[in-house]
Amino acid sequence: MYDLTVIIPTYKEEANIRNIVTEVDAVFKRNNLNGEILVVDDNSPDGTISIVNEIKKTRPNVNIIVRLVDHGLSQSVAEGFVQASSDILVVIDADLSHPPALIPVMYTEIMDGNDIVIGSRYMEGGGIKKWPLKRRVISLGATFLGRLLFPDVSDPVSGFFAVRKSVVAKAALKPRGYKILLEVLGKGTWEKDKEIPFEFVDREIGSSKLKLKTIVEYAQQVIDITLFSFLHHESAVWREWKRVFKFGLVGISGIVVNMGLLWYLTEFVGLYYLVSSLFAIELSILNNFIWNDLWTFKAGASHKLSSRLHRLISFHVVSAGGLVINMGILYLLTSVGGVYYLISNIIGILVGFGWNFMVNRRVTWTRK
Ligand SMILES: Nc1nc2c(ncn2[C@@H]2O[C@H](COP(=O)(O)OP(=O)(O)OP(=O)(O)O)[C@@H](O)[C@H]2O)c(=O)[nH]1
Ligand SMILES: [Mg+2]
Repeated sequence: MYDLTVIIPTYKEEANIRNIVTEVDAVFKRNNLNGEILVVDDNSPDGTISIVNEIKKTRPNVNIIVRLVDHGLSQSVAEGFVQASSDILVVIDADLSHPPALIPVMYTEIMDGNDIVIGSRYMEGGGIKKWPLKRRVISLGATFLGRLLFPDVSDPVSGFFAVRKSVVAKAALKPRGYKILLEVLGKGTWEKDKEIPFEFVDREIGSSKLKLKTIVEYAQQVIDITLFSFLHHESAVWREWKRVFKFGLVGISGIVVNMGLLWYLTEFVGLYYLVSSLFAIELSILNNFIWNDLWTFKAGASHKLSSRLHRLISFHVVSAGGLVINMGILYLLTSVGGVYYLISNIIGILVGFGWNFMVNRRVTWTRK
């Protein structure tokens, strides 16, 4: 039994395969790891398969699966998950875009209790070298969509990651396209993840396989994972929906506080209604903050007074932004667009809510 299995999906990588295999194997040796290398090839018409077969003769820990049907990167990785003969799986590209030196770090993080360890290009310390603007824009778009599902993950579409086998063993993966990590995050069974930064280096040799179809498949995958989460309440995406739902309930409670105070202060305390409204708004923001801090985001919130204060200020600033968005939309739709003002307001509230949730989720109650 091996300590870990490094899965290398390949298609026409004859120029790279020897380098990546020997480099990964050298990393194993340097770190005293008993590692398996599993190349999953889609029946490449070039020399990839014969080179691996030749390497196998001197390195018994190297294996290859040659797939004849259902070609695709994600499908290949998923097949690697099944065929791997260890409990810790690492996925790495063949074209030396990902640094094999990080494999032992990922391994250690999994041994320390993380279920998924992601090599991130988009966190501090990470980066991308030599990418044309078009690739950067596409990748950022894909990353943004992925972060809607997994707000804590900076690089949910990375091709370089490690995962405990139990995460994917029972997962109903529907792998297609390029983004197998998103599928694992969406359908795997996991609690703890960790990201480590790395610098992505664009391939020097061989050809890229990114096509328009890739983008369409990706959008389908995001929808599929969203639908999956509605039926599987143990999934990570559902955990996020629960937060959205709680945040919404808290928002409704804030409206009740706001209306009640506005009425009470105006009718019984005798304040001018706009003055009452100031108190009502501030107290409803405080109400919302307390519930969100103790209930909606309880897991991510530190109990230190200073960080609670920090979150309170942040929540105020974000809420003020939400108010401006709400009123801006109300004004634009009604005064410029001629929409009935109550309809405009509903749209304004929804957009403001989206802003409040997403920004507070990432800024006020951020994990990092
Ligand atoms: N088995 C299999 N592997 C694939 C397939 N497509 C790509 N790969 C491999 O998956 C890894 C990532 O593919 P790349 O073509 O490098 O994708 P990329 O990094 O997004 O784009 P470039 O580096 O610019 O080419 C490489 O190791 C490829 O050989 C496929 O259809 N089947
Ligand atoms: Mg590549």
